Amino acid sequence: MTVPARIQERADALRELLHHHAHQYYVLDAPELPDAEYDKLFCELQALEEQHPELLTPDSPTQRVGGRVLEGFAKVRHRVPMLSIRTETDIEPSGARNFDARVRRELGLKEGDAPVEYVAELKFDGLALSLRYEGGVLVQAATRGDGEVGEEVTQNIRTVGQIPLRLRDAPAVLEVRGEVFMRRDDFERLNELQREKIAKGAKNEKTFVNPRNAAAGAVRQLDPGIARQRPLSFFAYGWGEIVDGPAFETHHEVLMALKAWGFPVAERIAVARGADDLVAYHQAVGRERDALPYDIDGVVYKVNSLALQKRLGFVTREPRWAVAHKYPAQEQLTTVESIDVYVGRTGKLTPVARLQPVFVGGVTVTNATLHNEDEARRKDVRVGDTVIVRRAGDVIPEVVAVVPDKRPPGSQVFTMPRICPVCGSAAVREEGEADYRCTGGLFCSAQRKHAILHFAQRRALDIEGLGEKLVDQMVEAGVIRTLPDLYRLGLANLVALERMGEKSAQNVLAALGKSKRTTLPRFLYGLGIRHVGESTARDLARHFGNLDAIMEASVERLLEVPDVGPIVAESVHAFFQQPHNREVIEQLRVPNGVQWEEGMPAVQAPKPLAGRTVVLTGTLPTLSREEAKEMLEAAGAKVAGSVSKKTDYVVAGAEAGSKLDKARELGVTVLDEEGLRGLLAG
Ligand code: 5U1
Repeated sequence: MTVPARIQERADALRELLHHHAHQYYVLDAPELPDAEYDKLFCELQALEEQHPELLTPDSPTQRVGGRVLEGFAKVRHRVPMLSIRTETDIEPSGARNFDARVRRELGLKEGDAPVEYVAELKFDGLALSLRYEGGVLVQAATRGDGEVGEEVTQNIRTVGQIPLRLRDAPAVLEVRGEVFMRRDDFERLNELQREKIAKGAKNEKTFVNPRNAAAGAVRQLDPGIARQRPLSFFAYGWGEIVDGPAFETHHEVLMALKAWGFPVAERIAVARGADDLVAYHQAVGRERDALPYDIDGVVYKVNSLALQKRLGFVTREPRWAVAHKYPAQEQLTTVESIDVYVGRTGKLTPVARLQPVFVGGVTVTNATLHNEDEARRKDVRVGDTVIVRRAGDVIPEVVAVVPDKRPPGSQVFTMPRICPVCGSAAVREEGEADYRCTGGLFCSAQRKHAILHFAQRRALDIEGLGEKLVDQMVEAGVIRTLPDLYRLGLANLVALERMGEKSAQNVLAALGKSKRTTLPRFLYGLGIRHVGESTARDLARHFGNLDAIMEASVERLLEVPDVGPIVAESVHAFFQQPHNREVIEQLRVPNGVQWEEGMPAVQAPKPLAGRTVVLTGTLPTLSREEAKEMLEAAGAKVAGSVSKKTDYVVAGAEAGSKLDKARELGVTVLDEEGLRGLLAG
C-alpha cells in the first residue's frame, strides 16, 4: 500500500523538526520549544509511523531516545540498554484504563480474573541517569544518550550529594537507573545568582528557562567546578546490570532494596491493584503536584511482578509493562499581541504582555505581567514574539522565555514610556527603585479609578455595589473626580449612566449613605496611603486615637508607633503634607459626611481628671482598690486617704464606713464603680 504524498511530506517535515529541536535541547542546551510541544510533534510522528509502517526509517527520531552524544564527553555503551517509556497523554481516567486493558490483553487475562498488581511512581522532570557501582563503589555515571550509548558524566555526578559514592552490602556489580533533577527552590536560587552575575557584567552567563533545563546544563557541564555550584537531586527508580545480587520477585522489592543500599527513592510510591487504584493515584498526585518541591510531568505505572514483566517484554525500546501517564502541560507557546502599560493605584507602571489566548495549566491565559522595565528587558520580550508561557497551580502566569528563532523581522526592543499612558504626566523612576511611576496623582484617571475602588472596597468604606464597571463609567463621564464627589452623587447623576436603572441607583445611594458610619482604621486604610495596609492603619489609629493627631504627627512621632519603620513614617507624613490630600479629608468630614468614633491617643493622653481629688472607700464589685487607684492616677486624679472640703468625688463600694458619711455630710459627689468608669471614660 502506498502512503499518500501528503502524509509522507508531513512525516518528513516532522522528522526534520524533531532532529532540529533534539539538537537544540540535548546538544546545545538551548531549547526553543516547551517540552510539551516537542512531545506533541513526537507523538504525531509516532502515530503516523504506526499507521503506515512503510514510513519508518532507521534514522527517525522515534527510533532513538534523546540526542547525540556530546563531543566533549567520553562515550559509554550501556551493558543493559536504557529503555524509554511509552506515554499516555489521554486525560485520566482513560490513560490508566487503557494501560491496564493492554496489560491484561497481553497476559491473556479474562474479565473475571484477579486485578493486576502495579507500582505507581512519580515521573520526575529531569534527566535519566545510570550509575554503575563495582564492589560497592561508584565507578561510572552515564546519561541515557540514545539508550545504547550515553555520555560519561561521572565527575559531575560525584558532586551530587544525594548520590552515594560507596554502598553498604551491595551486589558485586549494580547499575542503578534514576532521574537527576533540580528542586524548584534550588532552581530559583540558582537563577537569582545568575541574575546577580549578569548584573555585575559577567559574560557568557544566562538564566535558565526551567529546572529541567538547568539540571541538563549542570549534568553536561564540562567543568565539574561549575557543576558543583548547580544543586542537583536524584531519585532511583530502576536498575540495569546486577551481578551477585539478591533474587527479587517484584519491582517494589527492588525499590526497597535500593533505599536500603542508600539511594533516595521517592516517598510517593504506591502498590496498586487494578485500574481503579491507578486512576485514584493519578488523581491524588494531580492534586498534590503543585505542592511538590520539584516538577513532575506525570506518573508512571509498572507491572509489579518481575516474572510478568518478562512475559510482557518490549516493543522497540519501550517495555510493555510500564507507561508514563502525563498531566496537562504547565508550559505552552503563544504569541505576544501587544505590550500594554498598566497604571496602578499608586501610579506604578507595569508592562503587561497581551497574549494570543492559550490554554495552559488548566486555564486560558490572555495576559502575563512583565513586572517592570528591567524584567521585560532581561527577557527581551517584544511585540510579535513567540513566547513560552508557564502557569503552575494558582501562580500568576508568566512569560518564561522568548523563542528567538520565531522573532519576526523588524521587532522593537520594549521601552517603558516616559510619560503616563493614561494621563500624559511624566513617569519617573527614582533611584534604587525598579518601577516607573506616574506623577499625575489624582489628576490621572487611572489612579483616580483605583483610588475610588480602593476606598469603596469591603475592607475599607465597604460601599456595596460600587464595582469596577460603575467606577470606570463615573470617572469617564466626569461625574466623579475625587473621593468626596462620591457623597455628592444624586439620583440624576446615577440614572444618567449606561445600564443604570432607578432601583440600582437608589441601592448605590443607600450603600453610600451606610458607608458614612465607619471606623478610623477603615477610613485611614481607604485613603490609600502608600505602604499603609490594614494592619498599619489599625496601629496608627490605636496609637494616636484620632485623625488630627495622625495628620499633624512628625516623622519622629510616627516612628514611635509599634511596627512603623522609616519608609512607612515618611510615606504617611508626606501624604498628609499634601494640601490636596488634606482638602479631600476636609471634604469627606463635613457635617453629615463620613464619621467615626474618635478615641483617646494611647500616648500622651490628655488627663481628664487632672487637678481632681478622689477618695476610695469600701469594696468595689470588680475592681480592686489598687486597680481603681491606678486608673484614677492614669487619668490625672490625686487619690487621697480622707474626705475633706477639697475632695471632688468619693467612690464607695460595699461596707463603706465613715468616709461615706463624711462625704454626705459635706455634699461631696458619691459614685459607685459604674460611675467611676463613666468618669474615666470622660
Ligand atoms: N519513576 C519512573 N520514572 N521513569 C522513567 N520510573 C521510570 N521508568 C522509566 C523511565 C524512563 O523507564 C523504565 C520503565 C524503563
